[in-house]
Formats: sequence, C-alpha cells, structure tokens
Amino acid sequence: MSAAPVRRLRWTGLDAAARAEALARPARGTAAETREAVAAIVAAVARDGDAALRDLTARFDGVTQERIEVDAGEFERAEAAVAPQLRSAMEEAAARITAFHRAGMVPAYAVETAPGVVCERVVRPVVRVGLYVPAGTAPLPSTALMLGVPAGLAGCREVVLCTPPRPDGSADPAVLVAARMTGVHRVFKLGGAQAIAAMALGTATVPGCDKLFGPGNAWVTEAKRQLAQRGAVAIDMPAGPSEVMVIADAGADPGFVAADLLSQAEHGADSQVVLVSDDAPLLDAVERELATQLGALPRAAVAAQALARSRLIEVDLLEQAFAIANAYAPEHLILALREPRRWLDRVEAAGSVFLGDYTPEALGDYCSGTNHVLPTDGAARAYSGVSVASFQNFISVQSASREGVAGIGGCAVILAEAEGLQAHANAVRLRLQPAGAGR
Ligand code: HSO
Ligand code: ZN
Repeated sequence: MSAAPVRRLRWTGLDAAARAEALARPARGTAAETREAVAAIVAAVARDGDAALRDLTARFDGVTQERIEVDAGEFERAEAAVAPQLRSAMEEAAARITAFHRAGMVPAYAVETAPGVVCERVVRPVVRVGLYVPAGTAPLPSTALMLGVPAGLAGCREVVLCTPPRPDGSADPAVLVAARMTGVHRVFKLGGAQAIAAMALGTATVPGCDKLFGPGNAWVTEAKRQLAQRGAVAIDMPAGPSEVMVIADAGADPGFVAADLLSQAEHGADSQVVLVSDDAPLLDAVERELATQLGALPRAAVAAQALARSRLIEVDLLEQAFAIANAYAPEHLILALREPRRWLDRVEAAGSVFLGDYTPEALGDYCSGTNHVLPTDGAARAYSGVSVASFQNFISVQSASREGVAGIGGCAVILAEAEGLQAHANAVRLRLQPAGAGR
C-alpha cells in the first residue's frame, strides 16, 4: 500500500480561519438518516420489547436468536475457547486496572461546619448499569475490562453487558471471559442502537438500566444521545471517533511516533490523528516511517483512510504545541519530549496523557492501569474518562442538633427573607424557639 498523502501545515503561516480548520473534527452531528433510523429502532424496542430485539438482530446481524442472554453453557465454552496466554494477559491487565482505579476511589467524608452541624458526603453505587462492548471490525475484550472493573469496584448491584452476536450467534469468547473476570452479572447478545434501547428502556429479558457506558459506532452513539436527551437514562459521556495527538521534539524517535499514530489510525477510517512538532526533520522522518510501517499492517486500508485526514503541524516553539493541544482537547495526548513531566503542567484539556518515548498509547489502551473509555471530540475540555466515580452517586447528608440550628439559623432566616421566601424562614424560625415554648 502506498503512503497516504499526509497533510503538512506550518502553524505560523496560518490565519485564524485556517487554524480553526486545521483543528476541526469532521462534521459534528449525525446524518439525518442515522437519526431517523435510530429513532425508529428505539421506538420499535419501546413498543415490542424482545420481539423487536429479535427482529432487529436478524436484520442487522443476520442472526436468528432463540436466547438473547448468554447462558452458563456459553460461558463455559468461552472459558475453554480462550487461549491460556490471552486469559492470563487479561488477568494481568485487570489487576493493574483494579489497582489504579481502586486507588482513585473518592472517599466519604464528614465536616463539622459549625458547632452541632455536621455535613457529610456518602457514596452509593449507581444501582443498575449497562455496559456496551463493540465487536464491529474487531471485538474489544479490553473494553469489557475497562468498564467491568470500575463497575465492580463501585459495587453496582446489577451490571449488564451487551455485545453484538457473531454470525454463528455466539458472543466473542474473550469478551465473555473478560466480563466474567470483572464480575459482570448478565451478558446479552445485542449490538447497535437496539442494545442501547434495550438497556435504557428495559424489555422482558433485558433489565432497564440507570446509566449506560461504553464506546460504539455512530448508531450506538446516536442511540445513547437520544435516550439520554429524553431522560430515559444517563450516559457516561458524549462520544465521537477515537483520537490521538502527539507532541514530539527533535529528539523523538520517528519510528515510535509513526507507530503511535498508526495505532490510532487503525481503529477506524474516521480516527483522528494529529502530530505537532517544532522540528521539521522529525516531521519528515515520521512521514517516511508512516509510509513504511503502514504497508506492513493488516488493517492498512483502514489506517490509510484515517491518515489521509491526519495533520502534521509544524510549530516554531513547543509552547505553541501546548496551546494547540489545549484548544483541540485530544482524547489521547502523547508527549514524545525530552522532559515530558516538565511540560505536564501545561496540559489543561486531554483525556489521558502519555509521557515520554516509552509510553505508547497502546499501553493505556490495554494494561498500564488507566481507563481507555475517554472523552473525544473536544469533550475533554469539560469531561473526564471513566473512573469508579462514574459508577457512583455522591449524596450529601447534613445533621443539625437543636444547638446547631440555633447557631446558624439566623443566617438562613436573613437569606430566606432577602429572597422573599417566607416559608423557608418559618421552617428555620420555628426551630429557634426555646425548648418547651408552645410545643
Ligand atoms: N484506543 C481505543 C481503545 C482501544 N484500543 C481498545 C484498543 N482496544 C479508544 O481509546
Ligand atoms: Zn486503541
């Protein structure tokens, strides 16, 4: 396969419009046809439940399903089908993901804010959660680990997972093993918008969930958006195609940088790949490496399409590169720099950061311990990646003694009267009366 024509830009020469265009994601919003098709699927699942799921699975996956749910026999067959080496790699990854996510759990706390007034925050799991694990061109058991581990640590009472059936009607064995490893309670062989609708609305077979998690194609994403918008379910975050931005200096290894860009490009034709460097020879060398490495990839056709829309941006100073990264807010940001940690303070918006030449994104995708379900499409400006907290509710609690309300009640009364809310003021005043006075 010949090298894709990669777009080279010099940042300094670009005007504001050209800069905005250089950092633009592909057209936002979903095509009207997809929106309508997804709405029709959601309506069918709402109306006909399991019957609609069977119809849609026959139509989109070409599979006639007697049983939508994975049963004990299929789990056993999956355990036997997964090579021991893959199983132990999944166990090893799960252990590190668990270690990192457990350490980041947010504790409950309590503060006495005034004598006799205690404010607390208690933590409760979201009761029912639905995880979506895509299969598409490649099944992603690692995504089952990334969602199953934090759901388990949070202690969610019912963890449901949907993954599309394969042509023979079975689920991907590695996804099943990963699901079991992390304590997922029930797995259903459903894909696409119908899986999302089933978990959001519930059917006779699939339990309705409080919150849905996980990546997916345009249909899955659109279904999550529609169901969240109508208040049927909460979702982890808005999602778009996967992205990586690499900031590399003159000392970076062009082979490493090209490999990282390609690892993102091979996810899909719509993957977003951006390289920013202050060193023109490095950019030249990466371009050459891209051409060489691309040819050897089994998914070269997919990667080439993504590369055709990638951008290699030359800046005068690394400071500019960080301004670009913060404006773009990439899902993944690789700092292929000599002193990457020194630059970390400059990062304001990114899903996950990879420091130095020996930290490829692929480590975070699988087994460093961080989560790979991350905000895309610039959402990293205001959203964070999946963590245990994504599966929890934080409930504030307060308790005041009689002395407590006596001490702070005046403050509430003044504020209530200033807002013209007399009932609020009364609710406090009534409690300020001396003990035994009229009660
Ligand atoms: N890079 C993907 C996650 C993934 N990579 C799964 C390989 N398997 C989105 O962050
Ligand atoms: Zn990846």
